[in-house]
Amino acid sequence: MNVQQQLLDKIAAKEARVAIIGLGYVGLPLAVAFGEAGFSTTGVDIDEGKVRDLNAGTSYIEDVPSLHISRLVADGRLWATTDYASLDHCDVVCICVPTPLRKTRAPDISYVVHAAEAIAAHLRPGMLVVLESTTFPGTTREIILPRCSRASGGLTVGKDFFLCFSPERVDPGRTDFTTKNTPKVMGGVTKACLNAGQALYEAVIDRIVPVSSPEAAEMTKLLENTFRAVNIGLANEVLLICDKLGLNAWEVIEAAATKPFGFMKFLPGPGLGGHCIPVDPQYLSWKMRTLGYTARFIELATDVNRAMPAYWVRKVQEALNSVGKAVRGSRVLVIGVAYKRNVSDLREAPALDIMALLTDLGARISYHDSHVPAFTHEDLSLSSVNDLWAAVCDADCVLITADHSGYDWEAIHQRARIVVDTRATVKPFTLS
Ligand code: SAJ
Repeated sequence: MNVQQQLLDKIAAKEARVAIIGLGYVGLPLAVAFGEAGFSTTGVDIDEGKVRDLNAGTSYIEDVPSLHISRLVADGRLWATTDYASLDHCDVVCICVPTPLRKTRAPDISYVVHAAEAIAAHLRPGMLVVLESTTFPGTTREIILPRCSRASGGLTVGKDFFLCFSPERVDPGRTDFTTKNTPKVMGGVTKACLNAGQALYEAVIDRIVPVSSPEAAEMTKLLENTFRAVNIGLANEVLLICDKLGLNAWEVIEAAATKPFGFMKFLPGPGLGGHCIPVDPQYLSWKMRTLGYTARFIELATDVNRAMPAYWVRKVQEALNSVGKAVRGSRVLVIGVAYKRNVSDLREAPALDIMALLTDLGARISYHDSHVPAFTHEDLSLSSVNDLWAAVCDADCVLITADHSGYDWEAIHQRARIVVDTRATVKPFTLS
């Protein structure tokens, strides 16, 4: 029996041992999904804290309840390690490591390269490797494949081992769509690769969407997130346009959203946060530049979105000036520093840029965020104020940058001297 059939039989019998490299907001839910589907699952991460927490049945990702982990750990279906040698006992390896940007805003695929080299050192006939990390088209075939082929003493992809790309589609903070019920795109280096990848993921995910190549799957993911970045950029430009026209952008967008077809609502905000939407389109525009093409929509949206923190700082300045106050020396309370509603993640959070700009102008900054008890970012090291209402009443200006659930936004608008609201938490345009 050939190795592909042996792997398919192991998958069908749920005897295939799965390794997930990278136990973050993508890898941890995926590891739990494979464990809950009945597969023996090993999490591999360089962070000893994550490994310790997982083996203790403690979740560090808001969307993954500890109970889901502790049950699997107790059953022996899930455990974690920092040791790549554990791959010697695995049939499948899913790579879920970060793909950030360098300071130069060029892609940093060093985590992917490190994972590929670690896997290659343990690659054996019959193994399936799936890259999930968002990256530029060509990464699977040009970065992962050569390292696997070279280090394995000449194993042939599609015959001796199998290689796919399948992008993650986790939306942090969302509970209606999960790893299991969100359709999963998958592209294999060969048809046999796709068959193996599809057979595995069909055991844990309701719907697999096969495409013709790993490049098609890589590009699909970048299109999804570029679509969001560009449309958020348009929503932010609508805000700038409405500002010039003396109109309320949220009123106009909500009214346009009543169109039952041909329109999709995006809203203005403080800027583009998170480690996906601000980052992933840069992977595509960078790849295009290496091919001598300028992805103009991405570059323009990036310019508009990255200028939003400065726009909102001007709004705070104008609001204070309207009551005869300068920014310098004024008390500004920022409510919601996380990058979006109901998450605790501060990566690329626009509130951080806004607070740094206001600090440079001499404002006395404090913040309240029910999801972020304290943080240190560059020169800023702050803790969330204990008494929200005292801080609201004491502030010369309240600036809302994340509209978390659980806040009484109406009351905040009523009690604050001034409110600059980047999320339109209170609908001033409703005609009573
Ligand atoms: N934002 C706006 N206006 C909008 C929508 C979002 O200003 O109309 C801002 C948010 O406040 C946030 C940023 O854009 O700062 C990104 O928000 P997001 O929800 O689009 O991005 P993520 O990174 O939290 O989650 C996304 C997923 N989001 C949704 O599908 C709604 C999805 O695009 C990806 O599956 C996921 O990132 C990923 O990991 O790629």
